[in-house]
Amino acid sequence: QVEKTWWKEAIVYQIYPASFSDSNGDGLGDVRGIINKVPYIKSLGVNTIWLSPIYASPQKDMGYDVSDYRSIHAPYGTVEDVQELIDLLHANDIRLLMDLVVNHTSDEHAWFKESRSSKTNPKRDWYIWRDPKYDARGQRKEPNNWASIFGGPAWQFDEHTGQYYLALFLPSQPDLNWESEDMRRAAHDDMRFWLDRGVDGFRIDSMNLMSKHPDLPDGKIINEEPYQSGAEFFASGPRMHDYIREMRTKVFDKYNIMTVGELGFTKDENSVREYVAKDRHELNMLFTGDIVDMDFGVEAKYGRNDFHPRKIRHLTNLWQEAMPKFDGWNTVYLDNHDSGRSITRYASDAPEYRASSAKMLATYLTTLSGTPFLLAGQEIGMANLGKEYGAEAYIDVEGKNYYNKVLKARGGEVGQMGDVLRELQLKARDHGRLPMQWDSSANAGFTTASEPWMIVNKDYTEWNVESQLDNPGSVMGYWKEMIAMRKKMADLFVYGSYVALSEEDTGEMVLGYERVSQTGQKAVVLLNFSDAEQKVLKQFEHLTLLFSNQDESCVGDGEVVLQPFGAVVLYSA
Ligand code: ISL
Repeated sequence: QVEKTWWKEAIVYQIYPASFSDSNGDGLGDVRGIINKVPYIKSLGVNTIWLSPIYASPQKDMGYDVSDYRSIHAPYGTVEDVQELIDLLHANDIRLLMDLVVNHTSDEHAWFKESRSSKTNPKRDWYIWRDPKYDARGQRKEPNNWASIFGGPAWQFDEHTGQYYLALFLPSQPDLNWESEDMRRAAHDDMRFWLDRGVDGFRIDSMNLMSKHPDLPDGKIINEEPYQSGAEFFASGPRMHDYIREMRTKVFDKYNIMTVGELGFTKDENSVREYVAKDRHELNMLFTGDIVDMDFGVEAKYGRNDFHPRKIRHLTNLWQEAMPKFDGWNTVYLDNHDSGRSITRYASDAPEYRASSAKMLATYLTTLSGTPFLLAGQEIGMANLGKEYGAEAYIDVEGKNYYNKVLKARGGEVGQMGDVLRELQLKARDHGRLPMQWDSSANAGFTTASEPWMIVNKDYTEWNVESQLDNPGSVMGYWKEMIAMRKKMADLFVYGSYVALSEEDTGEMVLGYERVSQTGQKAVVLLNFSDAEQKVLKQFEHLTLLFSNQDESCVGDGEVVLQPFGAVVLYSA
């Protein structure tokens, strides 16, 4: 029997603050913009918001580089505005999760400025400083061979004190040293600052990178590159669980909050168990990330690796079946701000399939065990930037760094970059950060400025909130119904057990599973991940049609025929 709690019943709507709604016409979204849209958010039926970082930041990584955890990036608003948002959300029974980015800070954070000022500064050990190494020719070298996740070395030399600091992401995002108790205490205080203001939990960024192997050994050499991942020495390191437990006992347990950790690199069942098994008292849930990586290349994200429904069957079964073994809890998601939109990558945004695809994926997200997360815009079927956009449309640092690296290796021949552009068109982080498409007016009603901070996808004239608002047959109408159904039938869809259907039951291109409640209600979910009609091999007698994105006529006599990207939910009481 699964224990009931509010965070299991949460349906989370992720807002990327720069791109949601601009209230003051400067081309950038802001807190007031979110406040203005609370009635809209409420109308969807979602009951929780995850807000990507809004803290003071030089924005080298869109706010994931925080320079002060207790103040707000001025163009977004003020702490008072955020308090108003929290109170308004609570008055509407909506909870707010903030992004907690404490693996690293910005190099403009006061802590880092002090730390870098001298070797004897009391905050020197709040970051990870090491002496240089020297090669046989006496050339200065990094303390080890680790690569930055965004490209280049993970170490940055600081002339002032003659040492290197570790920065696993951008050079301007130095990693904090969680071994320092003073540093941990300061971070805990900053967490309390927000929890005391009523924040209902955190999505913990790069959660499992906070504990590095104390010896910082060289990473295993896996290719010809000058720098190697090294993740085996910084992901889920030796003290990681101590840090989480300390956060829990010293901070989180004093509040009724929800925690979701972003888990990178160590995604095996046992690692996952250690973070979310109920008896471990660590986190409520995790993003294992593998579901957004299904088409990532083997070595690099932008390497070619096509999606196949078999992959989503494998990962869905893996985590749906694993969690109950240790009383853990899943997240269910397909999109976030770090990649392309799932509709383009795992289904289809071609005009004839777009609405069906969006609804089929919505069916997936709302009928599994776990807490669903949707990225703003998903509820109207927002898709990636179209193929007509060239490399210059992509402004995010991750994709740009990769593009420029390959371009350099190919001698600057732009004409030879077609394969890389194809990968950007699928997976670049820009797609998940496109301005929200509110209506068909200029710049999709996102801003009144003539120049929004980033490109607005030109499909907005057709795909926008306004055109779907009063249309029950629209993608948004479907989302609203699915969300309402999940809430109404929580015993089945939230708390029911999961039973996989095999490829032999469904056919290769169809994902199928059953949900079964304590009282014996049953739902069968069948999702066609292809653009061809699929006849489901297994027969389903004594079940009636509960929900579908397609014409009812395709279900009869226990036989189900799915239209392209069709979704069918069958039911028996
Ligand atoms: O973005 C990724 C793949 O495209 C991931 O490798 C990502 O860098 C990793 O999951 C960590 O992401 C988080 O921390 C980063 C930030 O840039 C991301 O936006 C955030 O989600 C550094 O804070």
